[in-house]
Amino acid sequence: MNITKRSAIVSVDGVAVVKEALKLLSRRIEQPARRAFLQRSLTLGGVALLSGCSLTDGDSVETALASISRINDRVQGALFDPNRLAPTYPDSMITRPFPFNAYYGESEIRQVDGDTWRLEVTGLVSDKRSWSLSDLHAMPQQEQVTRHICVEGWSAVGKWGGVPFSHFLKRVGADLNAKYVGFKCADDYHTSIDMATALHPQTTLALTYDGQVLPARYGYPVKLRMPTKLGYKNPKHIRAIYVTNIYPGGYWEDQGYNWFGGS
Ligand SMILES: Nc1nc2c(c(=O)[nH]1)N[C@H]1C(S)=C(S)[C@@H](COP(=O)(O)O)O[C@H]1N2
Ligand SMILES: [Mo]
Repeated sequence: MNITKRSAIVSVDGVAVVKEALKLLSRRIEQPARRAFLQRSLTLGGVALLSGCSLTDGDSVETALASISRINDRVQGALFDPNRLAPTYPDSMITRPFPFNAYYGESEIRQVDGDTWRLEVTGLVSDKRSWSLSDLHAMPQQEQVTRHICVEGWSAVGKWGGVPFSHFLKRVGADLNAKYVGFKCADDYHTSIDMATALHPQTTLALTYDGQVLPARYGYPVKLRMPTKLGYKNPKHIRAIYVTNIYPGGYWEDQGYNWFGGS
């Protein structure tokens, strides 16, 4: 089979699969069989559509990628199980030293003054007061050893502790039916997550790393740690949190990384 012919076939398959997936999504995914079908076919169909388009013109590749990514977000959102826990590990499996990563090098790690730092909370919340580090330390705490997976091709096991984020959101009177929680960071990084993941029991407003005050390199004073999401969804050096129904995007998401970013 020559390339042109093959690309035409996979494109048609891809479009059909995407249409079927959208139909299923709009009917709500309830039965396990449907969920399994969707998960299987969209993965294959997405790849097929991608390879089909990449053999045609550059412009439509961008469009196809973006639309597949949006469908991918909806599928991941629909399949996300709010009660399913990510694996946890014994302390002996912690990766030492734990890797550093940011959109800049280690020499540019932000130094935030924890004494004057305040966590700003805005948007769809009833209590818009700002929070100090000691306010956050006075809230309930949880600690977990989980795996951080970065799209750049590495993963590492680490131990983060802090406030269960669902507790924090309830405490500030967040609209728990809102779609998004957005984060602005001291290094101008930004990202946003779906409310279901924000409320997941393992999602933690992390104040510690491996039992110590969160080091600057890992996001002092506060990082959102989610073992159900890829590394780039876990904002470090958070300075502001907002609850919204307007899609906020993110630093890497706006450059083409998938927004849901489940791991
Ligand atoms: N504020 C901020 N948060 C960030 C980033 C960043 O550049 N700035 N990089 C993200 C990426 S891509 C990864 S893999 C992790 C790295 O976290 P680590 O340094 O604790 O390994 O932070 C994420 N959160
Ligand atoms: Mo990453």
